[in-house]
Amino acid sequence: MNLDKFPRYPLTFGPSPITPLKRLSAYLGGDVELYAKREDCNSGLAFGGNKTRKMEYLIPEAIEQGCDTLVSIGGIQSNQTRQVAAVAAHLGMKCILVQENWVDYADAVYDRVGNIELSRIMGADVRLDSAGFDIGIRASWKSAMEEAARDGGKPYPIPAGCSEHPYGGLGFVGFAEEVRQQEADLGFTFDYIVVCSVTGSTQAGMVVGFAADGRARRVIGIDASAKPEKTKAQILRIARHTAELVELGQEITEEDVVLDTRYAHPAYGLPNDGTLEAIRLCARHEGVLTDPVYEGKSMQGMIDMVRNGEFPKGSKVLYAHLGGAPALSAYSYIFRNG
Ligand code: 5PA
Repeated sequence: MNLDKFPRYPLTFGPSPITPLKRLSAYLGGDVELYAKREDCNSGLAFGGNKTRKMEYLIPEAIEQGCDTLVSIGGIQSNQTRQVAAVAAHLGMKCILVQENWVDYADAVYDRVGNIELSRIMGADVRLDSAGFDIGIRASWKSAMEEAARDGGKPYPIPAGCSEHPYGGLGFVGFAEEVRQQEADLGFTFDYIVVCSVTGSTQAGMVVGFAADGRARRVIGIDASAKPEKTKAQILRIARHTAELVELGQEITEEDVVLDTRYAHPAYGLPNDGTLEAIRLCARHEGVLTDPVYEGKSMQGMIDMVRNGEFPKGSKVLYAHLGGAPALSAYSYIFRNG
């Protein structure tokens, strides 16, 4: 496998820390040891997150092509768009963000606070669009690109979650390499890695990275899209493409993509009772915040699997905390009593 041949523009602090979730593990019976790898604090750029790691492999191309405007897309409370706005500001580029109506949720300040507020503060040109949830390439995004070019700018396209970008999977191949180095220091290896999936390139990169030591199927994806067929197909496609890019030297098969569909209900962006319980449990036992759209659902999945005895006794499980807490204030009504 060869990841080093791809240029990387540093946007993160370096390897993200791995921390034990001791009180949560004990609360759940102590048979399984839970740890978290903290992508939620991997950078000083507007709280960072999984997209900041992914963009390290996209930005060299944007710079090389002489682009001056990053154009991206997501829901109103998208973490992706907030991270793109931060990277654009950091590099002195302009930023256009198409923010679609992905979630049927009407907290009074939903389009004012959290991620979208931060993007506006960082100077991004934020454009609300009424289209609903879809992880594919959208017309509104293409027309934002055309408009930027018409205005004499040089736009660089960053699709939803960086996922349809040819280099979108590379960052999380690097994540797996980083985990292996950290495991060498810790003196043990993780039996399972739990990760939230929607647009797919986070899990796809991990599947490729962990395939290198035979652990592709130990990457447990928790679907938060509530459209798992599309998400799973996208993970597989990106993983296969990424495997070729880094010359993995082995096929990624459908069985290598494990995607658990039990926790995404009732819809993308809307928590169920179990999601809220998981958010509160993790917050109250660890002081670690997860959100109702993504990480609360993967936290819910991990907690539920521990409770069901789905991880063998003695397993060490690594929760990939991908960020997302800035969206919490957009759900203030749900948490008005804690
Ligand atoms: C997101 C994505 P993938 O899209 O790579 O599968 O990652 C899912 C995910 N956790 C998990 C957090 C905190 C995320 O932000 N967010 C998107 C966004 O627009 O923010 C791409 C959907």
